[in-house]
Amino acid sequence: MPKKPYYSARMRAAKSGLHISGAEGIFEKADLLNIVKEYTERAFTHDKGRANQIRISIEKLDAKPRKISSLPLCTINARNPNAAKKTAVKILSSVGITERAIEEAFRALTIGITMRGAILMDVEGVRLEPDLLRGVRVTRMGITKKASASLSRKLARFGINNNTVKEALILASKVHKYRLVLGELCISDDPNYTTGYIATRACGYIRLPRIKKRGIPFGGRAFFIAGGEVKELIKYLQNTSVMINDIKPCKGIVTAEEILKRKSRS
Ligand code: WAQ
Ligand code: MG
Repeated sequence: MPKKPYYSARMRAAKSGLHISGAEGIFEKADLLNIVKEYTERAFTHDKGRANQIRISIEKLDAKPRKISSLPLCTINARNPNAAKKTAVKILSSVGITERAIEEAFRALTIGITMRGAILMDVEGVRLEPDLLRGVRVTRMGITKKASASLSRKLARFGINNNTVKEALILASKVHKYRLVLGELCISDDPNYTTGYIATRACGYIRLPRIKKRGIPFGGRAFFIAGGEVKELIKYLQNTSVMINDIKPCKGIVTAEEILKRKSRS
């Protein structure tokens, strides 16, 4: 039986010219109408305000998406943004990212500039993305229905089965398949969403509750890069279609020490 074609769908929403939300995924044709509805509703009900410009684009994918597994997921609790940051430094510096770079990423993500895409940074903290205002937007990533159901079941055990967590895990799983990406820091730009995450290939996707104070309407993403050809990386992030078809373990709360011990054994 020939495989059904896949479509990439993207949404961008703005209010008075300012980016307020975006979304992307890979879907079968039969699901596209629902996705357009869901994306539209999302843009109209966003905590950052009601959009007055929504762009949705749909594109049939020529090539078969590459199948990958998700990153394993866990949570490291922290009392406040400062403690969450300390955890981020501990984990990210364990893969060779300098404290200076991590500090620079936190600064850029909390300074109050909203970028549509992610910052690319080398391990010393030097910015590598060609458009410093826009950043690099990761697109063309999705999850098979079977894997999505399996992920939902696993996340539901911890009461975190929602689109925000699922979409962030899908994005990070695509990003960290790329060898030259060493780590990631993410802080939501949603004023009411105070959980962020860090990710590395070996440690997985680590949720960090209370990484920011409630009410702050900016955040962002930074990918730390080991060097190499940035153009190739950007091509992968934007154009290579990737589908998650296998879900790695999802855990509850762990400590940074457990993560680092496990990492050194593997
Ligand atoms: N590609 C690159 N950067 C992006 C993308 C993308 N597709 N989507 C968002 N960003 C950047 C952009 O600068 C946003 O301002 C910033 O990330 C935050 O995006 O497990 O909701 O969509 O509970 O607000 C983390 C979930 C949620 C943690 C992150 O991000 C958890 C979130 P948001
Ligand atoms: Mg957001």
